[in-house]
Amino acid sequence: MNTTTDNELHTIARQFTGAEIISIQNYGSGLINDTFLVICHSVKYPRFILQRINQEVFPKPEWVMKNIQTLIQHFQNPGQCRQQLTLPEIFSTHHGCLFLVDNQQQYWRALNFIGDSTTLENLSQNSDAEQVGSALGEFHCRVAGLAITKLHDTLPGFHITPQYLENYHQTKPANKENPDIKFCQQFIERFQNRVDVLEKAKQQGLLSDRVIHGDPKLNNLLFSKTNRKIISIIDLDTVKPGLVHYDIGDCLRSCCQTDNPGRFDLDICELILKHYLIQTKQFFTEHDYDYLYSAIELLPFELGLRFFTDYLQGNHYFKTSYPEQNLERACQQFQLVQSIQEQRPQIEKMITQFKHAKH
Ligand code: ADP
Ligand code: GN1
Ligand code: MG
Repeated sequence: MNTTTDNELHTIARQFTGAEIISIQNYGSGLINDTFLVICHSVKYPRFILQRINQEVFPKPEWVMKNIQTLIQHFQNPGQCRQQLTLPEIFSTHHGCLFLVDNQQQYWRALNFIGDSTTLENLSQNSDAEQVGSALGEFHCRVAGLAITKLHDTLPGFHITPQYLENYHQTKPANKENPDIKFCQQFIERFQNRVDVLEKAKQQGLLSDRVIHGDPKLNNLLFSKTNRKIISIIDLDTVKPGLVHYDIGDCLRSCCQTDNPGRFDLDICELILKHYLIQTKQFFTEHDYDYLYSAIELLPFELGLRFFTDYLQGNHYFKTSYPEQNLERACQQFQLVQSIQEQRPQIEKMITQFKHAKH
């Protein structure tokens, strides 16, 4: 990605505000976009988020912004669902555009800063887990009325695990002497015949696409600093058609690996699922329940596979601070899958109880 000087950053930020800019700092710990916090002399919006959209990941940034606009408009409809979440607002440029293209052909956007909020890196109390389940459930409930045909596919192949596996197989194998590499290679070999479980269910008509978030990991949920309730879900670049199972699996894998990395926390999983289903049980089908375990196991496997492949390919996709980081991240995800597999009977029992409570 090209670099942007401080002066250029100020010039770009000025396209989104008439206020005098006080400072611009790097912000957050996202692995995809470049995020900055802009502080300015404004009563209404003293802080806003400025982001350079990663075009290596999102080939059509204009589609990303159009989708977010469609979603924000849809959220304005009052509906039957819980309404605790607000979405960030998009700041238009002075020319009324949803994004700015700079002279290096990089795409920039600005969003209002959701004030009084914080992200958590892990869940330390039961009420946090309940909040996560309710927030994801509310999101799915509120987008249930948005037709998938209204959204662009901003990231083709996202969460299609068989495609990630194919990409892995096309990548040059690495030196097997490194024990972490060996562990990843053997793990993938053992798991690989199960990667199509969700896609097959979709082809068989058992599961179907709905509008999903795509990336509902813990630090994409903003907690209020005042009452510790989740007030917003951010990082809306991957809102597009997909299986809700991708979201549930992804949310659980990020929330249930707590103090002991590699261990999947069953109690947190139960609280999240319970509160998720309170919001969604009116449209959750029998088949949706039947594929929950598969999703819980598959999504961390998929992420491990993505991290490992990126490591083998030279770390071009996920941001890294050192060369082995994606390898370490991959090992962590595969350890989490192992822990999930060890607890499979308990997880399936829990899902069956939720299913029977509905029917
Ligand atoms: P990435 O795709 O790189 O993960 P995100 O959109 O998640 O980028 O933004 C990175 C981080 O910036 C988030 O984890 C969050 O801490 C912060 N952030 C992003 N948008 C907002 C917002 N509108 N209000 C407050 N914080 C935000
Ligand atoms: C990326 O953008 P960020 O950092 O919230 C990735 C997710 C991964 C996550 C792992 C578009 O999310 O799929 O689960 O890293 N987003 C994209 O931390 O690939
Ligand atoms: Mg993010």
